[in-house]
Amino acid sequence: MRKVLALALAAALVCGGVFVSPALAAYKDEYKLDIVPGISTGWGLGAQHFSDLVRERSGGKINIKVYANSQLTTGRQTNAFMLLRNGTIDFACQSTINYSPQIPELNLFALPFFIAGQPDRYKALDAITHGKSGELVAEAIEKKGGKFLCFGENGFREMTNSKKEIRSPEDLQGLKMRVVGSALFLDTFKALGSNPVAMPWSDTMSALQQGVIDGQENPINIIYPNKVYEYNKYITNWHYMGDPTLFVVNPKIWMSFSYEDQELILKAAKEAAAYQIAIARVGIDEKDGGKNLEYLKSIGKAPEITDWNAELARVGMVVTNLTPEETRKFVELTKPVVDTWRKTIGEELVKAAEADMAAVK
Ligand code: X2X
Repeated sequence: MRKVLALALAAALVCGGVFVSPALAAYKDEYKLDIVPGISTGWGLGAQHFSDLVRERSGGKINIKVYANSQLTTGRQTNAFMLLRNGTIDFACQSTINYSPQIPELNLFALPFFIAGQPDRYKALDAITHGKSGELVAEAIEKKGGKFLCFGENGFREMTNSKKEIRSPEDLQGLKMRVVGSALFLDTFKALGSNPVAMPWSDTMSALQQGVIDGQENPINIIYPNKVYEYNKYITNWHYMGDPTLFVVNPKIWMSFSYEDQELILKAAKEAAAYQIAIARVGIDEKDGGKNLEYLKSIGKAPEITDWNAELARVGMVVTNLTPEETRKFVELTKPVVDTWRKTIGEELVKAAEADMAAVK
């Protein structure tokens, strides 16, 4: 069928005696890929790896350029899905958080302590992304107009601030915390007694520097390369939500690739995602016996830092790891938020995720 269509298209393109092959006519010189943070973050490195693999393997035919720092959304990261859908953005490696205003199902990952509350949070997250619930999430994205390729990872999100060590919700009272522009985050941080401010990431570093906000939450892979520690001395490792990335493409662009190139792109996305996941996890409270480090070495990408708590302390941070009892207080206060948001996300999906996680306990 595809061949017949290609032939018909090729015939249609014979104009003025010049034959233009459908592939040559359809492929762009450059495909724009959207990411929110800088290239030196784990998120950025994974996206760049994807671009490099595709360029190499296609012999330079498919050139995907990574536009970092929300350039393609001019800082409006929560508009990113609309721009992917309308073709302003061709490819993206995006956080579920930034697409969640348009695709409510994606709030699943941001339910406070939903994944972190499992015995092994990494296993639990993998159970979702590889399970029935992950399929439902992919379906939700496709229904709304994005071609889903695979899940990568930004990382579990931790909390930093300039004022004090946070061990309990009482310590958070009144602190001005920057959160992403998604209602679930405002609800979570209000429930904990803080004073959350929704703000794009592109404004966050200067807001921290100027003291407009006291703190923020992000994975260590974002915190460290952005030198958040220059303004925020305190970090609390609470892992309260897992933040996978989504490798996606505009469906029309996807259909413009030959079947072979689609395969090439999908394989490259999966490899880049595996790399991104490993760097999001290596050296952070792993229970995998060094599997991530071994994997990164095996692909020639051994990380410089293999113990993040030690490194954060070295650059002057007070690193706080919560005990299970301390974590419980945060869980209790955010439980009503989980109960409310289950309905927005959809019970079927939340239950599927619970079943996927229970299966690997
Ligand atoms: O805005 C953030 O905090 C970031 C960079 O992590 C996301 O885009 C979700």
